[in-house]
Amino acid sequence: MLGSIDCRKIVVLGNPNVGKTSIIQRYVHNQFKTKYYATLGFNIYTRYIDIADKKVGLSIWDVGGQEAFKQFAFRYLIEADAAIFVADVSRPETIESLSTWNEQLAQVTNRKIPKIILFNKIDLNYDMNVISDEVIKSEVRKEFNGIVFASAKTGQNVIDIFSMIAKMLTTWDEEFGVPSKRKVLFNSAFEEKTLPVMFFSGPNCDFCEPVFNRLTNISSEYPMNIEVVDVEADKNAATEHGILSIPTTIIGTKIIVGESNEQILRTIVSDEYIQLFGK
Ligand SMILES: Nc1nc2c(ncn2[C@@H]2O[C@H](COP(=O)(O)OP(=O)(O)OP(=O)(O)O)[C@@H](O)[C@H]2O)c(=O)[nH]1
Ligand SMILES: [Mg+2]
Repeated sequence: MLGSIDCRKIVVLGNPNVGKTSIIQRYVHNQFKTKYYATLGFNIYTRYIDIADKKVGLSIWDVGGQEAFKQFAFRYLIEADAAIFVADVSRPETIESLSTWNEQLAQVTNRKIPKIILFNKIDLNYDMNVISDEVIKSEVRKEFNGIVFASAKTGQNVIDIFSMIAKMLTTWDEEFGVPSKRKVLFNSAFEEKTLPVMFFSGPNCDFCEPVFNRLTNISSEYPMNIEVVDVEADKNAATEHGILSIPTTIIGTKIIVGESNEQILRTIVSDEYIQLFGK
């Protein structure tokens, strides 16, 4: 079934190792990995959700917490519709830095958006009194619309948090206006599918942003997991994949080096869907 739906961009921010990727992996794939793999750059996941009988597309942006990747990713965070700021209950000091993440996000967003603080790892030991002191002390609490506690490991509250944000977004427009609504085509045949895509980018690259924007447009129609790699910050990734110039886009089994228009990208994505999923 083909139809037009709203697609919303949710950015997930916070220090390294707090569990941003784990929360998203639990939500999108219902899986959990014990080993820590730092996110090098950022990843985008497409998911669809039903809110009050209406389908909404969620484009979830998982940003690497390390400083080197932070600067790189923030250029791409414009037009975020909502933000989840993640802290780790077993390391209360991770709450402090949320103000900095919030300030940096404010520099690239041009309107009021819903913001949630997510305390992750509640399956571990922690002291709620210490956490509450930190929250009360922090100026940042005034800017947030909710605080939630969850565990990517056990899955506790993870689905509810994304549903809550999607619901918040549907009422947000009426209250604050200026929605940057993005209508996209939705094909129910692809609802549960994900195409793996790698996008190699860097700070000094004229064609990177336009190609990336075309790719994200297509990702709301054909769900993808786009891994965006900053080749400056992560030189090994480029070598490992034999990347010689940027932008380079790997869509499923196809490699596209340099600039490409939306038509070429869409055709290749569609071909790879047929190859992978037979639709
Ligand atoms: N016990 C427990 N461990 C968790 C939980 N969530 C994540 N972890 C662990 O914490 C570590 C870091 O998780 P990630 O999701 O990779 O952290 P991240 O915030 O994405 O880190 P960066 O990508 O570097 O910014 C991993 O070893 C996870 O297994 C949780 O809910 N409980
Ligand atoms: Mg990560």
